[in-house]
Amino acid sequence: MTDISITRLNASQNDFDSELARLLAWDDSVDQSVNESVRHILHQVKTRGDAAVLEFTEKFDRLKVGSVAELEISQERLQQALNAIPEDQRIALEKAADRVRDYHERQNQKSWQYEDQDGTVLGQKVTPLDRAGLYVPGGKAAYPSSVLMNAIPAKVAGVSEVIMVVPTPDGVVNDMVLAAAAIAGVDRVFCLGGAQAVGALAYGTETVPAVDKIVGPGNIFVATAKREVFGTVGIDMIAGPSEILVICDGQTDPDWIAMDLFSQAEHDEQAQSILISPDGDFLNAVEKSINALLPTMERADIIRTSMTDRAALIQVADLKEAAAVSNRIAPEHLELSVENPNEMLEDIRHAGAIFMGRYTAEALGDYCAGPNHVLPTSGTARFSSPLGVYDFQKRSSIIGFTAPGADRMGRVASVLARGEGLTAHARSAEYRVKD
Ligand code: HSO
Ligand code: ZN
Repeated sequence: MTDISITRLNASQNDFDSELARLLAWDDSVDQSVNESVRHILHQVKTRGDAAVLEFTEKFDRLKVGSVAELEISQERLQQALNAIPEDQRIALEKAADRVRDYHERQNQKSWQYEDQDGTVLGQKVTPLDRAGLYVPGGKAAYPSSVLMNAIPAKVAGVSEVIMVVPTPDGVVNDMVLAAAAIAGVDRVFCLGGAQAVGALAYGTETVPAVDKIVGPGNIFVATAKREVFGTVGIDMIAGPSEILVICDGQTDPDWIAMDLFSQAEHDEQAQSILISPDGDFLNAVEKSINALLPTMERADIIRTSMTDRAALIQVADLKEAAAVSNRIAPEHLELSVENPNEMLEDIRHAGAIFMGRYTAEALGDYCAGPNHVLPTSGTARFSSPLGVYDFQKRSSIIGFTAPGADRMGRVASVLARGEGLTAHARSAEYRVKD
């Protein structure tokens, strides 16, 4: 096996800015034909409901049934799956679910109100969404851990009905995914996938109820469909390829760091793994570990491609500079593999999740630490946050004036309304003003 040649950068090199930009760029263009076929599928599902869903499921998943109701998986079948998986898997899923639930319960926001000097009541009422749809990819990308990470925050938020869709090409169902759905308390599951599943959730059909928000990862058809139905329903985010950025002071075992980089590289060919260190010898040592360990990996081909195309080893002057470069990248996952991660934390501004210290492998966060593994990718950590309970709740403002309050504020509103030329607004406020 030939060694991987990994991009090497030094933050002091003249063209570092442009090299960094080149490293971070990835091809997210969507083929015109994908757009067209997604629009066609959505339109058909919107106008013809179940009949269209059945046709597309037969065409794309080679699954022929007489009605969409036959594609629903019963709660009994979910429990069966839970009993069918190996005991260690069931226990691990339950343990992970408990920790994820416990963490997310702390995100729950309460409604609040206060009264100002006039006795005016002002506040914010927090209400869960009525229904959330959870897309779970089929085949190799069907991650039971993602079922937990998407469904548990929804249930903690108080969503009454979580409806999961999962493609089952040729009718093949993944028991661990169903077991995770049972543990997470998913209310209904349909064996549906692709743009037709997104359309069914967004518009509703005779059998599939329309939801208020669709979350969960999917292939290009699913992502395009989610973009297209946004506005009719809410969506979580359009996730890019997985990323990890490790900052290391050079004192961690190079094999550990190499494997941490692999852990995201193995997700897909476009995943990105970056290591930043002030220690050039350490970068060399990690490169050696990478090449020694690669042949031992089951997904060596994916890792090789993703690391050849998108990985980098970046040398910096010190840890301050490492933090500055990391902030420019705004990674999905950031490992601070350093002696004093707390000290570094102050300098970190943009990252989806921050893993503190040498023992905190990112993989623990993917499965069972407790925080969500659905995180902002492709630099969007600059302005967005991990999936959480807040994504399944919305807020209503509460406003309640007394007669004296309406008198005082009515005058203010009247002036502003007349300034905007809106007389009905002005007079509506003035009716409540004492003369
Ligand atoms: N690292 C992925 C999540 C995941 N990892 C699922 C393993 N299973 C999200 O960035
Ligand atoms: Zn992962």
